[in-house]
Amino acid sequence: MASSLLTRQLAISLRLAAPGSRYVSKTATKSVSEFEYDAPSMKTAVPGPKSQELLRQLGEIQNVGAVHFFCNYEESRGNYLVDVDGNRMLDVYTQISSIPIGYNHPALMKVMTNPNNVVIFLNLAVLGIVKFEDFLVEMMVWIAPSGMRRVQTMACGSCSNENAFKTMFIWYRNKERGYANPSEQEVDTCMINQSPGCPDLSILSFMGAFHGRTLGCLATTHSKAIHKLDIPSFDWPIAPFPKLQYPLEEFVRENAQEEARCLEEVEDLIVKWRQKGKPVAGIVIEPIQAEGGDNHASPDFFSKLRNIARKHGCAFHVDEVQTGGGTTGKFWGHEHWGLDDPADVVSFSKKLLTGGYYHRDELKPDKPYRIFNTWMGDPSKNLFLSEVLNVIRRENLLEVVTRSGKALLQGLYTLQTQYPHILSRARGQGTFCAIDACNDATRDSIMIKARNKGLFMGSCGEKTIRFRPALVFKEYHVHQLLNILNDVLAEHK
Ligand code: PSZ
Repeated sequence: MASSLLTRQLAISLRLAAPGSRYVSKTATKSVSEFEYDAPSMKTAVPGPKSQELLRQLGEIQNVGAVHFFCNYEESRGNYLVDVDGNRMLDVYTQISSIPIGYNHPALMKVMTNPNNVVIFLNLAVLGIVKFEDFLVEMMVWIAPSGMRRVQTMACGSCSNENAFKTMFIWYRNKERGYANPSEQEVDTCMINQSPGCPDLSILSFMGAFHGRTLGCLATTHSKAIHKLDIPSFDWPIAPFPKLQYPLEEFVRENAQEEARCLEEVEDLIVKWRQKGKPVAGIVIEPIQAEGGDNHASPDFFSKLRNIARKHGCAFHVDEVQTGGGTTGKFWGHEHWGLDDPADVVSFSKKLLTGGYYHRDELKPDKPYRIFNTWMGDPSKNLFLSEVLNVIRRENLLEVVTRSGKALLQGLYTLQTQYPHILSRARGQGTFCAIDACNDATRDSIMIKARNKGLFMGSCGEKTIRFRPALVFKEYHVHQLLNILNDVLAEHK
């Protein structure tokens, strides 16, 4: 039974990839608004009977507790995700925010079916040793964060952060030993996981943060216990992240005090950990804490934090895995801070399709093979990314996001005014928006009811609904979203 399921999944992906298929010839020259559907269309509750049967089959070989439904990617278009029961949903979760320009975008389909690109898909290269062409030049010129000229690609967000942390540690130790060669003792002790070769350095992170689930990253992730339970970790400092009160304009003084309190705590922790013999080599932070509940802080907070990092000689790592790629209306979330010198390291993944991190020249590892693994990314993802960047420019998608984001946030404000007993704390930047329900059960029930009406949303934190649409999410999609949400809330008992 399980094998029939796997065959079916494979069949779907093969049909998608077939060059010159019915789908490609029909749509390859159209823009996303021309080729996608008009509206959601529902045939069953979700998961429908076909999804339920597939879930049962898959359940025999995998834990399916987190699987919502099965997708029909062949029929999905733009902002609409179609499931195996033929339900077409407006998708504002987009595979946890990782579909940059909608499903089956014609421009990416062209890249996929261009015979000249076949070798890139066929020959997954060891990018640390042999290179394909320089898609990286594109990445450097247009999207490099301010002050950063160097980039390293990696396979996923956790892998990017993990290597960014290592880069910061290497930089910190080189500074400490005055860029001299390591001692014999350091070389010997590193082989048995002992100091000084494996020094007691730390990374400071924030309560509520999510930076990934690999062992190093997990020590800086503090969003949910389920991520961390039973896994050994590092004793690294954790600062409070500001808990802002909404609406912001009514709590200016309180919020400024709250941010000052958190910054004070950061400095205290840096000093304490130095005294403990575990100096802070780097500070890592998300421009908006995403998994932790869409928690925002002001540009002033980030600017002061950046200064604290500099003052204490810590690298400043901005994790843009979820905020990067245009979703906030600027390419990087940190651009909203308005700083010339915003960070030392900026990591990315999700909407950029490849993972990786940018860093300042000073953080360049001193020898080859210090930051290395088999693939170090995937050339086909770089190829897709360069086309995604073309589409973002050609279709002015940062402006689209800004316009749609304003309409979305405005709509959420209206809904929370209409339903104050259910909704509060509407917030967002670009289309990276969120709203809180009164409790987690209500949040979950709203999400299921909305899904059955054709709106697929995400959750985060304890009781938050989050919106992570693709960059091709237009104002009429916003209206569809708000209408469905309004219907659900009107029916809510
Ligand atoms: O449950 C999970 O593992 C999830 S749900 C959402 C994510 C992970 N996001 C990934 C993520 C992120 O949002 C930030 C800010 N930093 C790092 C990561 C890790 O990226 P991946 O999942 O690609 O390893």
